[in-house]
Amino acid sequence: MVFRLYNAPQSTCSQRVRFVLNAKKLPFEEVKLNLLEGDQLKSDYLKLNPNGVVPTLDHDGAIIIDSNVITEYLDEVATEHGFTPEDPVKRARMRALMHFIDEMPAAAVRVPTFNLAFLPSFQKMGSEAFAAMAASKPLRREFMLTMGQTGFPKHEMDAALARMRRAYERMDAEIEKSGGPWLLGKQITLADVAVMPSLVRIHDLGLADWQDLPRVATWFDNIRAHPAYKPTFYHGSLLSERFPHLRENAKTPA
Ligand SMILES: N[C@@H](CCC(=O)N[C@@H](CS)C(=O)NCC(=O)O)C(=O)O
Repeated sequence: MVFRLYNAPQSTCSQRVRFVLNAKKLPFEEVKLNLLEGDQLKSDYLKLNPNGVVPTLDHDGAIIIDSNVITEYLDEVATEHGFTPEDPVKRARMRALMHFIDEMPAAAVRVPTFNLAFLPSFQKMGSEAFAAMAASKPLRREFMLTMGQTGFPKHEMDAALARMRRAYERMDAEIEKSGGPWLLGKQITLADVAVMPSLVRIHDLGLADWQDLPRVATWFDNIRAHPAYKPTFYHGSLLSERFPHLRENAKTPA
């Protein structure tokens, strides 16, 4: 089996897929796209992924897109080190959580990410070039136009951080219900993998506020101690490694 992963080091969606590939010890060729330079919007790449986003998996010529779909696919074709519960009810719960994660933390984390890390690059562009770049994005056009070159206003940042907070509270409740240490109990599942990069990102931005939720704090320590974590977050995967100005803003210690 030959796996080629089109992705970006700092992309949270890519990190989900790298984590599963690494956990399963599946060798893969990594094609790194520069998202700020628009590699994801080039016509050859759009033929693979018409959404113009990473990641995309090429498995022996079969093209699979969307990170949660890719991690489920990988768990089906390489069953060792499984991330999916046997019990159909637990499976359904895992998938419901993955949907919740995509709607809540994975979406909300984009607001502080773009405002704090990427905005300075967009502010260097002329207004016409920025508008053209935004218009060329199949999935994120409106998001880019709402952010504009002045950034999301404070009320949007506050709302995004409130959504993140509700996600930690939901995680806390799930861990309590399942008995932990993972969201669905003793076995790490794709739901844990799905939410992991959003928490890593918010921590990297210095905005983590789950200190009063010890179950979530322990979950975070556990996932960072997982053997797949280090090879997934190789140097350059954290925004603070690429954008040193973030370190100065960080409120929480790294
Ligand atoms: N639902 C998609 C979302 C993918 C996505 O938003 N990817 C981001 C990086 S995490 C991206 O490629 N952004 C490029 C852009 O905004 O132009 C997935 O999970 O794969």
